[in-house]
Amino acid sequence: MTRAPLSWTDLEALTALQVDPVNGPTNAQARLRLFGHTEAEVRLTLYRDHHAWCPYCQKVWLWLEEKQIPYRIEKVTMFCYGEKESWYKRMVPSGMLPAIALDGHLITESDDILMALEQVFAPLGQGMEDPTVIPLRRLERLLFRAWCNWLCYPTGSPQQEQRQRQQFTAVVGQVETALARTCGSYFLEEFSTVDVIFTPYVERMNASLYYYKGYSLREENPHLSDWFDAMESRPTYRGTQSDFHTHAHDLPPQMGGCWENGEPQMLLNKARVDNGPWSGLPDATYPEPDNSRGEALSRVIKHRNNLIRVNPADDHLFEVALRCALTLMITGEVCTPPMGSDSALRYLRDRICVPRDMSIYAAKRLREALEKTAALVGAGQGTPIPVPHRRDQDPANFASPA
Ligand SMILES: N[C@@H](CCC(=O)N[C@@H](CS)C(=O)NCC(=O)O)C(=O)O
Repeated sequence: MTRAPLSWTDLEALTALQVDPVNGPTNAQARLRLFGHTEAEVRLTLYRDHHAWCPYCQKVWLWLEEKQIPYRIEKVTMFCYGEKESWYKRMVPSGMLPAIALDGHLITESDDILMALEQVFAPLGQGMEDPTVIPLRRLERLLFRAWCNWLCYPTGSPQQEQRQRQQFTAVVGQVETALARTCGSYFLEEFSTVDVIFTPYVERMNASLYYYKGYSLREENPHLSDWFDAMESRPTYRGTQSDFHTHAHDLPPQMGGCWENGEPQMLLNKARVDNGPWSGLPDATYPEPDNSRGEALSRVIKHRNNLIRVNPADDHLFEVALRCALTLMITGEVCTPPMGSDSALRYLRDRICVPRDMSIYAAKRLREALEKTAALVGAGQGTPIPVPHRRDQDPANFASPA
């Protein structure tokens, strides 16, 4: 016997989540961040991607959140997700992100942005051009190139695959040495701009190498492991942090392809990131917040009409199935969804984007409920996630939450 799903009204009554996107913790949904200041004090607009995914935007975003500089956010579509907004192309003809307008002056290029921000608001720890920072910035770029060489080019033979892996792990060795030089877990004695600079790509390396190469950066390197833990102790980082599933599927169109090595560990990792269980993956290891299910529920409720409209399944079928999954997630009670709704539920399971839609643990809970509910009626998968582009996620289809 399974129960009938809760109605939307019942589900709404279960969301007591009170969040303040403007003055509360770092989040991907805010259009304005004040940190207790008044709107009149805002001197800055950050132009960044709708998906809260662009690594160079994350760098500037994290810096602003750490410094608690009041700012506005304007979201722009990335090329592989949809049509770039014409107002943005008039402002930045290349369409590249991020950009900031600071006291009316437009600045592009994330490093130039950070240097301009340092001039006005003072550095975050040591500055971008400090002699202790420059070699670490170079090391970050070296690591980035070694990662691209391994991940983004097909390897002709297992020997070549081994060589690329060794070249990458040799640079990781240099990063481990750099981290070992200080007593704490960060690159310098205190948290600084250097940690901000390493964050976006180290997070993407952790995800992509786990999924495409069976290599767990965070688990195999003790100093990086401590560094990740230290980063996750910061609410600023948690608010910008993405997960393995999102990165594994957002990287290929942006990077021009990611190449699987087909090794047994890689195949296991890929299956787990795609089909669960998601709990315990080394994309987040801090304790799960109490409100993760409530967060997932309130985010789905807010966008439910769009989610139902863009799902390839019949609206009524998916609407009922979605309530079954949400009922399971929030009450623990099993609701059997309509026959034939398995692929529709998995379509959504595969398209939860972190942190754009919700935070890591909320996404894990929602994916788990969608998968468990789908499995009650079948093994049907959703339309595959496209690889050359992500127009299935075109922000134009989600522009106005119902
Ligand atoms: N060197 C630039 C790189 C910025 C960059 O590559 N941005 C990408 C996104 S990660 C972009 O805007 N691409 C255009 C698009 O995808 O629409 C910086 O540091 O800001």
